[in-house]
Amino acid sequence: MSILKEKLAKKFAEEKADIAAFLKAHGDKEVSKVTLAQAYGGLRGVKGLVCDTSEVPPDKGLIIRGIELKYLTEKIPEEILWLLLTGELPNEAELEELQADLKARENVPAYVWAVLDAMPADSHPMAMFNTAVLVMQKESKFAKRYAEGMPKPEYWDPTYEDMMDIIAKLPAIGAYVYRKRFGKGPRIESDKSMDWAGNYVHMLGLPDPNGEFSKLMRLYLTLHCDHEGGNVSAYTASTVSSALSDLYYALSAGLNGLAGPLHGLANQECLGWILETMKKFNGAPTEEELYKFAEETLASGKVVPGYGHAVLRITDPRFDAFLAFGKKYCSADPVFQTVERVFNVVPKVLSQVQKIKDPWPNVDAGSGGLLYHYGLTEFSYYTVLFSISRALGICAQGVVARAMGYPITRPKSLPTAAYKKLVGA
Ligand code: CMX
Repeated sequence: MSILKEKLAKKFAEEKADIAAFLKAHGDKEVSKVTLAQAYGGLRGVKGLVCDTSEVPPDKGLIIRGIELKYLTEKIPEEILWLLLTGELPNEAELEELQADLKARENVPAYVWAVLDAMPADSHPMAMFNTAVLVMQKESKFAKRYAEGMPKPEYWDPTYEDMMDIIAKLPAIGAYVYRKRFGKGPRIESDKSMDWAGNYVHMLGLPDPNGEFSKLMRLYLTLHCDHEGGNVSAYTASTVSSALSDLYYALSAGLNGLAGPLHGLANQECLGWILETMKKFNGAPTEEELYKFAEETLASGKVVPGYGHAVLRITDPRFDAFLAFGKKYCSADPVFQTVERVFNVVPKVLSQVQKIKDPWPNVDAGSGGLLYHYGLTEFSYYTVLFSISRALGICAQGVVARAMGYPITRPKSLPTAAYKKLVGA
């Protein structure tokens, strides 16, 4: 058994006992109230989900297992996966073993390439990526063991195996989607000597003469890894997984939610918005021009992508991390300069609109300009990058949920007439 799996077996047993005792002592205490406005408002702010991998306080942003994101920006995604699962960062030997385990699982079944090849040439990269995850469902070790009658305390074990199998394969799948969809030439074989993110850059086939693009990708794949349990992709995946659908089904479902413009697709829309301003004003626009353009966007009934958040009420620390990277490595790039200028202007514009609760940039506001700088200019692809990273958190949450034996999700809905009766309207 790997060091990680052994650690988890011990940790999960302790945590399960702890939660059982906690619930026995406090199970009947109230943790949240729900108003009618919240019931009709996407359940914003209602506490009723459990997620131990990460939390997002509105005034701090992402905290992974108790560590604020700003202390993790130098870590690589494999370390983050270990942290999400165990609550600790791995030592050198542990990290090496995890990386070797991922390498051993990275071969993608040939039928995945055939399925991607058969998709229409103008398919969205997210449809291709999510299809590839789903079509591998027949490889699920959880599904096989479940069909054989595996007892419930063992559920987490094959879920862990599915997680590792999936995560190991995502960089090759993501890279092929890029090369196939955008006519970049044949598939590039994996380089077994590289780390997970570095190998992904290698398989994408974009030039990276000084290693900066690989640095950006390690940061990118770290920053997007998890964002507690209630966002659309995580919540969808956890609901699907709660029906004991395996991680292939659950992850694919969650990522279909990430493909929405109010969630992960904002990533692509955001750069589109920046480039639109540059086209309109023939180069990097001034702050005055951007102010007007943002006002026009609002007036036309559209959202300014990359700004606002359902939970956050500050500048997203993930945006801060991208901004710091850009200032260090590409401060002269006009697209990056526009990203910076937009940051100076858009919060002022959005603050004027009373209904907007968070005028600050979220993660998507900063990443596109950097990807563009390094030659990844096909912005409909950007949500695939987000997906590869977010798979770490979604899968880790799935393993924890099966280890804790959480039941099938089933909140209660009522028709409007019943709510009217309930509140005496
Ligand atoms: N531009 C214009 N209007 C915005 C806005 C923005 N950036 N952010 C919020 N609003 C509007 C909402 O559309 C909503 O309007 P309606 O009541 O007319 O529908 C109103 O302000 C209130 O919204 P809110 O309570 O402040 O925010 P929500 O929790 O409803 O929505 C979010 C959050 C992210 C969907 C929203 O801020 C938004 O659409 N932002 C732009 C898209 C984006 O960047 N999404 C990525 C988020 C990160 C991620 O999940 O990946």
